Amino acid sequence: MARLKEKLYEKIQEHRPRTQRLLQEFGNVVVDKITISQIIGGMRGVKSLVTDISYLDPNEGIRYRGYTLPEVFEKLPKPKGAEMPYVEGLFYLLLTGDIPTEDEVADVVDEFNKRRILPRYVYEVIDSFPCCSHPMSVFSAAVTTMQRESFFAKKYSAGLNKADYWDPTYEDALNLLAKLPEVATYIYAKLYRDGKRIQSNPFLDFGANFAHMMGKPKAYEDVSRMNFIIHADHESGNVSAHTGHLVASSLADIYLSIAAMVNGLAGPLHGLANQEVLRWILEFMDKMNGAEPTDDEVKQYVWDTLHSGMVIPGYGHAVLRKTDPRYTVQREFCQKHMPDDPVFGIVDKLYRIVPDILREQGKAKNPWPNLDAQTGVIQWHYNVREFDFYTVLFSIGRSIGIAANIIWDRALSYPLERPKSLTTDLLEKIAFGTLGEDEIPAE
Ligand code: CMX
Repeated sequence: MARLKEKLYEKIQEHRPRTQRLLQEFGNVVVDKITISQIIGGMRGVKSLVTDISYLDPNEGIRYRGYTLPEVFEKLPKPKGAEMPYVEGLFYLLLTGDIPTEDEVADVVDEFNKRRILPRYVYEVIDSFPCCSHPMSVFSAAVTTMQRESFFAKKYSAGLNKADYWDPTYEDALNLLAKLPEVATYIYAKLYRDGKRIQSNPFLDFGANFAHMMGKPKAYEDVSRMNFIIHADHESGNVSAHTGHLVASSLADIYLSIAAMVNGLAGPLHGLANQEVLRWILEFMDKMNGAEPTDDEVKQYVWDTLHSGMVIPGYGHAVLRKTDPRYTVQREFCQKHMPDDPVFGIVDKLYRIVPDILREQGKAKNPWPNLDAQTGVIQWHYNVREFDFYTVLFSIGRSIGIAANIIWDRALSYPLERPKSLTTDLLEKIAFGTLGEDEIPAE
């Protein structure tokens, strides 16, 4: 058994009694109540999911396994000469809760490399997509296609003990994650580089190999590592994480669950916002005809966007109430590596100007930027200018966190997800206090 898998199994055995005890001894303890505005309003703030992989505090932002992002970047082992840590080390941390040693990371790098080769049919499926397909649709289809490789699906249909569900799920997760850089870069080559693909290099780590297959210089290796790490997880309630968990709760395998997660991420209010940000900024730059905008011109552009009934992409958040630390990590990277980039100049101005305008408008609960406000400008700077592709980058990172979540879902036997819905008629009766005894909704 690989060292990571052994460690994971120890952690699973330690953790199972905690979940069992909560269920058996404290199953009836009330955690939350729910209001009509939460039911109609997308279940905002309803505490009804559990994960130990990450936790999102509205003011502090995300912690992975208890570590803030700056701590994650400081503590995880880094490849020689790199500024950013190994993505494989992050996977180890998310799965086990422990910061890996150099040796433990090397094992995971090796595990991923052994599993990275794509079946031929994946290239053929990607090749068969009509032109102008969005890369997220192609990515999702490529992941779905690989479902035939699922160990979990095979073992389940042959008869699998519930206590062992996590094991083939772990194998599926590693097999899929190891292949995602190759899937994504082939889609990139196919859609934007006349199919001219660069073969993967088995001697490189996840981030470096991705940069290599994108045909990028060494500096892009750290961009990739940073990008995959900050996008990995944001607790369980966001659309992509929740979709992955929900679909997996039906015991659909990792391939089907991650493909569903990818589809959720492809919405403009979620992962697609990173491409929307850049589109919106470039439109502004076009309007300015190359001239640097004054603060007043930026203000006008922001107000014009709001007055035309659109949202300011990259700003606001359903949970966060402060600047997203994932934004800050990327902002600091920009300040260090590309301070004079003209697009970053606009991003920087927007950071000074947008929050006050959103406050003045008085609608958004959080006027501060989220991670999507900074992602695109970095890719743009490093000459990944096809901004439809940015959410694919988000998907690779997010898959790492969702895969870790799904393995633990299986290990702790979390059941099929099935909340109860009501009718408007019933909600009105509850609101007006006219609900008859015999109409109380069943659980
Ligand atoms: N620009 C303009 N209006 C905004 C806004 C923004 N950036 N953010 C929120 N609002 C508006 C909402 O549209 C809503 O308006 P209505 O009352 O007319 O419906 C009102 O403010 C209240 O919304 P909220 O409670 O503050 O925010 P939600 O939890 O409903 O939505 C989010 C959160 C992210 C969808 C929203 O802030 C938004 O649309 N932001 C822009 C898109 C974006 O950046 N998405 C990426 C989020 C990060 C990610 O998941 O990748």
